[in-house]
Amino acid sequence: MTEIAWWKRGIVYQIYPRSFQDSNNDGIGDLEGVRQRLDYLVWLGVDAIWLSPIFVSPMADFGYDVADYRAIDPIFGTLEDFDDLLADVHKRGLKLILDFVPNHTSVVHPWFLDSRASRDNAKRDWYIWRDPAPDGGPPNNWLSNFGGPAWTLDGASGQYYYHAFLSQQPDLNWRNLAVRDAMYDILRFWLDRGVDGFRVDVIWHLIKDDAFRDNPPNPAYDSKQAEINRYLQVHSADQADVHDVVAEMRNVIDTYPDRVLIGEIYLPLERLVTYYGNGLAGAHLPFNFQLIHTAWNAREIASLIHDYEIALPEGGWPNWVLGNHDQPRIGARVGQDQARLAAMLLLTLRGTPTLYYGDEIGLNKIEIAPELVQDPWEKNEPGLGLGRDPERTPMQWDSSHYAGFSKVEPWLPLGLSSSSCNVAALREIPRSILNLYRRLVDVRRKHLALSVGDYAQLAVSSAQVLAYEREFGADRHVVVLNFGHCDCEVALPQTESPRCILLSTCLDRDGEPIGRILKLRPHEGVIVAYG
Ligand code: TEU
Ligand code: CA
Repeated sequence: MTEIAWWKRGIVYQIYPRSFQDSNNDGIGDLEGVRQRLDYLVWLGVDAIWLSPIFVSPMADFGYDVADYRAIDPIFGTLEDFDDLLADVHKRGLKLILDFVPNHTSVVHPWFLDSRASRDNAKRDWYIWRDPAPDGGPPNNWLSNFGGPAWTLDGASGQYYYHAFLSQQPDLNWRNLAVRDAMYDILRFWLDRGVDGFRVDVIWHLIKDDAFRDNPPNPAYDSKQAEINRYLQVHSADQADVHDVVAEMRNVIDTYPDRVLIGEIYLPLERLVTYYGNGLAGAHLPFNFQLIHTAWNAREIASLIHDYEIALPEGGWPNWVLGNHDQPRIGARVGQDQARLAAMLLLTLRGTPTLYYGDEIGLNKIEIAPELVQDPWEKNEPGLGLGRDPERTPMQWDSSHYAGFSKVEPWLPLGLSSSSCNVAALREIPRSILNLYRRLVDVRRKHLALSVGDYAQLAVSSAQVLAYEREFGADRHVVVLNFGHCDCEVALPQTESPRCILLSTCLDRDGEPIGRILKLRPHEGVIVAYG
């Protein structure tokens, strides 16, 4: 059997470093904290860690505004701490993926300080500067993803600079080849240190229309949505030329053995899959966020899996995501019963799953009082429910005062239930969601059918049930998921071989023999093993 790449077989676990473990009691998570919790990740059974940005930053967007790509922000530690962490990660057989933020820098990055110093500075063209419109206003109608215009006037030079996000996050000009070289050198800097790959922030944004045409209005916009939706992002992102840049990044990655390139892309399916690149020379894994936006029912999810499988280019490897640091948690979206079903879905689909820290202990809806709001997007567009703080709260490790995250008040509040909803407590409860996640990870590792096997949807009579088969060589499993609130019965395909339950989301049916008819309780999912 040919070797299957780790990023195909494995499970990625996303850590938001501010919120995982605080080792020096300043209320903010750090690299030494992550290092201290590696044994937990080994116990859970994941393969790779993706760390949200840890680089020097004024933290206007909590690290997605980088001021020095080659240094660790003192809040998180030092380069030495990073090297120690990486060594310990590798010692445990895990991989480490960094978050690369190439679309924009911080407004205090030395490149931008130079660029804004004068119109004839050598770095002027490293960013996107345009003259005002004839009326003195912004050069076009492009909006910031965080609300308001995407252009900020620099009084001294009389030109506007473009920022797809905060005004403290000026966009780099990726049409400038010197910018590309500088950024690829940064990739090499971290690859040389031994990192196993990158998740690339807003990769579909890197190239903009070179004529800077206005975006067309979005007929479906209403004022309860984020302002960015006022226009369709036709000219400000997802331009044909971006694929050259992605291929160049991939080239850099490919000069090192066994590294992975993951792209953050919020686009409809048919656009998303273009990021695999011509001849698969693009991203290994263009992040698939479809499960975040699809209505949570069996029919919609069945058709989305089908559509995704069809849309994938030949040889393109699938991947699935339930949540991240920008999205309401799965537990908050679908409730705690369905969150268990979601876990089984994520960990039995074909393709690489990414788990978001805290989902495995069932973190769900956490209200952030107005005076505690941190997220700049919530501050810019308050009251629309856009704030991302609720999914960024500290990991809950034990029942101590600050849940074992810190000894002082954390930067964001804990969930109300931290005395019971924590790793130490849930480990001791045999049927907890945490133990469900661990079992799912374990069976996925043991049965290649569940990770890399073929996927085939099964026709079932109940509209509330999603059923599919996973097959790899002689290894065959059927997954049956009840999205409904009622009991149901499902007829399984005819077979000669005996079958039994490998795992139920209720964790109480291991080894139960199954005849033709499988009975499921409300919200229950099961993996049935054949033979
Ligand atoms: O997110 C990009 C992005 O498009 C999100 O802002 C998304 O639009 C939003 O969360 C709703 O879906 C990336 C990072 O993940 C995010 O944390 C950063 O704020 C942003 O880029 C800017 O770097
Ligand atoms: Ca700290």
